[in-house]
Amino acid sequence: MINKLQQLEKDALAELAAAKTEDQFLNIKTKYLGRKGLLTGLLRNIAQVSDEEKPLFGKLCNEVKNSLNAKIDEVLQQQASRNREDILSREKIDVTLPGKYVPSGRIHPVVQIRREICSVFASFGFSIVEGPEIELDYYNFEALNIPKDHPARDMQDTFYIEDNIVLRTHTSPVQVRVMEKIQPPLRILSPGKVYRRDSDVSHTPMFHQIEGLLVDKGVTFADLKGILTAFLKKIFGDGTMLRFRPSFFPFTEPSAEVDIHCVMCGGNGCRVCGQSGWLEILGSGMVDPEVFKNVHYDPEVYTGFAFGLGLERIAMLKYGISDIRLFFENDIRFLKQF
Ligand code: 2NL
Repeated sequence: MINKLQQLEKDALAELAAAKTEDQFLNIKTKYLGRKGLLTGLLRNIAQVSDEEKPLFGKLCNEVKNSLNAKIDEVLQQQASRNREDILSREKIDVTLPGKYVPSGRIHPVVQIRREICSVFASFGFSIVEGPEIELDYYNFEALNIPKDHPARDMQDTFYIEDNIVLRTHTSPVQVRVMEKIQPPLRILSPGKVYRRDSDVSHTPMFHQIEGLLVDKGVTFADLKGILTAFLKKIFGDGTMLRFRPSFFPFTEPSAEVDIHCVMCGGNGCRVCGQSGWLEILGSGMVDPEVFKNVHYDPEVYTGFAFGLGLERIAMLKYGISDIRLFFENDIRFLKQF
């Protein structure tokens, strides 16, 4: 019986040495050490062993069982780590390979300019306000002291939806609505889309405007000059030269247009500035007392200034773009450049 046991151990070790896969190892374990395995079979026949040899035989059986068990566990372990290395070498990633190209969008140049201007005025304490693009005639014209026979109300310029309803031609009506609701002091900025019946290289039926309004006791033309100068120097650079020219708007008195030294030629005269050396950037003025009366502000107590500018126009000057329609064609080759 002891010989049989020794032979069994030899056979098992030989089979293990020849085995390659995890399945084969497990089968060997079952074949020799399982509940119906060969070693268990030998133990079951312990009756055939003489009484003197029984303790030794039992001891040897246990030793064979333990050493076989340990050996099988060891080869299983080795097999598992070989598998892991196999997987690691097969699945290794070359981190030096170039990455996949992920196309990214850009912020539209008009939106870039809008954000820049809004953040400058926010830093001056202005609140950003928005309002309807479809407006009552009253808010778009009447409240702003634009009389019925004014050329700006002409069918040529304004999109009418109904007799008294228009697509707003500027964002001033937003500010009128704020003044109706809120008492001064007031510092607001209203960006948005506006609409005019006009179409050529420098006009589109829809474009973007920003208007600003500041109302308080004791506001003067000096405040208008100070704020607008600080604003334009932040946008166009500290060294920018400015000039204020007298102008006219129905809703401001006095009114002024503000020019900057041409960004293209530095004031020497070129195609962009029409040889004048100056570019018209915005319109402004002291709010007309008639407008204050319409929103029930007392013009004897309050004064204020307002201004307006077209975003496409600023973007065209800043980037030297000669056709406004490029902003709305969404040609990727154009938009990519900003
Ligand atoms: C321009 C000129 C301007 C205003 C807009 C305004 C608004 C209120 C009262 C008085 Cl509620 N004025 N806005 C004033 C002066 C000029 O815009 O050239 N825009 C493109």
